[in-house]
Amino acid sequence: TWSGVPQGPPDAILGITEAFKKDPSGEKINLGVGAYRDDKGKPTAEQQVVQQNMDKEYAGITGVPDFGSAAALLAYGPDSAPLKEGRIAMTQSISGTGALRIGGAFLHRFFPGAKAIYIPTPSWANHKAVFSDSGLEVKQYRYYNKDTIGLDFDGMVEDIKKMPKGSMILLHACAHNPTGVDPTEQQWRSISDAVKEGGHYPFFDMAYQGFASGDTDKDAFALRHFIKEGHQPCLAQSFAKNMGLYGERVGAFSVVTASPEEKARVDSQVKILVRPLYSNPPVHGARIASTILKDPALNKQWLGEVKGMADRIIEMRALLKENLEKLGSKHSWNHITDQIGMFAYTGLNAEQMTKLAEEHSVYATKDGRISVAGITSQNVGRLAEAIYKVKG
Ligand code: PLP
Ligand code: TYF
Repeated sequence: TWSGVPQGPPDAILGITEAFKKDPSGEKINLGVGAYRDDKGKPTAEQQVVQQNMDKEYAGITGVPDFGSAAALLAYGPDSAPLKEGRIAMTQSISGTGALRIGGAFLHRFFPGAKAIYIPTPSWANHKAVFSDSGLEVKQYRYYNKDTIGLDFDGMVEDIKKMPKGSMILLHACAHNPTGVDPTEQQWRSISDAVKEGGHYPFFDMAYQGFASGDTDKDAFALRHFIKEGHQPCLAQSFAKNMGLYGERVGAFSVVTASPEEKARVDSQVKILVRPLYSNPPVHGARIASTILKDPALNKQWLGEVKGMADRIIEMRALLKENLEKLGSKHSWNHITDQIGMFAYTGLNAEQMTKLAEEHSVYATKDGRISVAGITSQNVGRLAEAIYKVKG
């Protein structure tokens, strides 16, 4: 029956972990997948959830209500007009990926106009598959400038202006994956203007709120600025990274609408999309997340831990750059500290990345991306040496 099924390629990111595991070296370093494990607040919240001895009944189609309202407040902020006016349609999702996928399905079914979505070049490797499997046509806009290892701001704005009127555009809200290159607040203002001018529809992917600056409000700047400017975006949120809830699959998809009446119609259609996909989402992780968001003491502790994670990442970036400079590298490594969030785009090419793995047991993706979360004060010296030997 399945003789016609071709062998598919493995996931380029998750495959790195497999190669890492096979390496017998005692000094090996895994900088592949973006994962940060040093979390302390979560077990307390989880204990609270377990002690409450809640039932395991089904949630509603849109998930745990307390979670949805808390997630919306975190993203949109207490001063958000659409939140205060009750015009944000919200559903719990199977983490960020599920949020993007529900979004893709909703846009495919209801977006008025051409079903094409523009994603940045490069983008998270899964974006293209998520949106094309949702039935959307996926196109790209310029984002990264490989000469400066920074943002191609002019190219980006030019491409936004060239898109057909009323196009859909995916924006990484903060801590762009894989490049770690984010627009400045001033640049976001211009991007918002260009999107508005084109009558385009913004879809924000916020998988790392808090991870960039360490401040969840600051990291929501782009989303909140767009809304102040009158955009009505949709949003995919993930709690995998900022709460260390990777395997619990906690996320949310929301749509800013024009009125409570429009919100009700959108809600009804999101439910109709979710029902035949998975009926309703799992409850445990969402209860943990909502406990963390709603309990004032736990919330404070969590915000402190998020800041700690972001600060540690910023510190590791500085250490890596410093070590490379000490070794006498003739290249500039300013981009390592200019970039932000979980990932650094080193500027190393595929050949150099292969050498890093084969000769130095340093594993990361072939595009030159390294997960800064995997760098420690213990391994940063060896990592810098390896990069120096490969690149000079
Ligand atoms: N969007 C971006 C940009 C990501 O990097 C990720 C990866 O973690 C996700 C979405 C979705 O992740 P998850 O489904 O684990 O929440
Ligand atoms: O880019 C990363 O490393 C994270 C984690 O199929 C991830 O976004 C990677 C690949 C994948 C799912 C999650």
